Amino acid sequence: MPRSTRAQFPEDFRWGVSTSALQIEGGTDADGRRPSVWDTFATEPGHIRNGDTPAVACDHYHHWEEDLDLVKALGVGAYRFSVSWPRILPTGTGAVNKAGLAFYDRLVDGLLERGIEPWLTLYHWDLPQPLEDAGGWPRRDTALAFAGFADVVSRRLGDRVKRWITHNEPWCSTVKGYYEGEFAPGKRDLAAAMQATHHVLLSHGLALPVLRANVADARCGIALSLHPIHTASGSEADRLAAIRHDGLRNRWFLDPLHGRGYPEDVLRALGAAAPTVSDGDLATIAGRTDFLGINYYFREIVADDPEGGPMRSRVVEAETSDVTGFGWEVYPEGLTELLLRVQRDYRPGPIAITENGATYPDEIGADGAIHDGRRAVYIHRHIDALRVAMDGGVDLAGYFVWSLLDNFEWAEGYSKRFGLVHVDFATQKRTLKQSGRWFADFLKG
Ligand code: PNW
Repeated sequence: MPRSTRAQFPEDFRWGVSTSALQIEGGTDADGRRPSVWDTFATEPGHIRNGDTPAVACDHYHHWEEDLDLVKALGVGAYRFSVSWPRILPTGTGAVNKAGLAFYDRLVDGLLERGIEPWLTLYHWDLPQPLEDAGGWPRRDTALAFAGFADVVSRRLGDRVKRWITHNEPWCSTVKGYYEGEFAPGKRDLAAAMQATHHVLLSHGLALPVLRANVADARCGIALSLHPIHTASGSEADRLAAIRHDGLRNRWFLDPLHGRGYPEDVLRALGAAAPTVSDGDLATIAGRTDFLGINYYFREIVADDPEGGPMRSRVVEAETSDVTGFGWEVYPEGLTELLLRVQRDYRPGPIAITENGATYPDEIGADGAIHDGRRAVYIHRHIDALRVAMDGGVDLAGYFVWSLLDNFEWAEGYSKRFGLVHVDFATQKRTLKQSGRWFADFLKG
């Protein structure tokens, strides 16, 4: 049984909830916004479950005040959201869409009025379509365009927003988007995907000095989705596969961000698909940050598989029935393990858990009530895991639940709900779930 209480965490520990622009805003052609790669991807048949699109989502673009009231009602001190690049710069570069930028201006003021600290993510996967048409993340210019976008946003909001996250989960926007094809833009080209990872990391490094120049007392970081990697058996083959798998999944991003360049073993495995890296890029990527964001959902259990992609590995299912509606194993001890490992191997400074949460099927009973006690237990067990990591010496700065609202869950459309707040997508009615009430009570102490 979970047992941690808020009182066991430091006073200045940040408790929060997370969202992202494309997943909640809707209003995709309101006030001059133009399509992102996800808008395009969703209109092509077969990409999104049930043919869902992000066109309306939670219509947060028009319901933001009500949504900020919900954040306030939860009693959290921080709200992590992302800004939509194609709302602010409809073609990716050049002319600023004043109305788009003004939306975030109001949102930030609304947060501050409610005493909630904004944590702003610049990029949560919604690349302006014109930049994709020009070559997307495999093209170096996209990294330069990102630095320009960071400049526009930080000039306008930097007087009030102090917490900046450059990228959310580079793995998903690059490997899932350009190699596995499950996410926008739906390509299947390993070399392009690896070049994309390099340009995303480069763009992070290019944005850091821009943010520091525009924002007094900026605290900058990046949010990685990391997984503890376990081996499927005691065999030597599986053990080596797990090391390779960890190389692409975790070390590929952690190593260059911490000044070590790309891991040699992964570079060798990639061969001709390894990215082109220009002089000075690695130093740019290793620029100083103020915290590391980690999104944690599950561990991966890995077996050797000669057919299993560049790392010749395959993820096998855990032998447990304790899984979420995604089939993701509930494994809170993995969060402790991951934090201790990152602390030991990288000494990154303060870490914030920028996402953690769950989707469960059949939350809505025949009576219309929302029974999601399982989500509350999931969250509480992961908070317990944080406590253990802190006792082990990890410097933790905060914890953000994914997500405030049920929303557009990427390739799964509206079929997977992660919210502490239920959204009826037909009426846009919001209802606090049992888990939301539990979180508010936990925070009250
Ligand atoms: C994260 N995986 O995505 C994203 O940051 C959120 O936007 C998303 O809604 C949330 O987690 C829930 O899915 C992930 O396959 C997507 O390992 C895929 C994976 C992990 C996280």
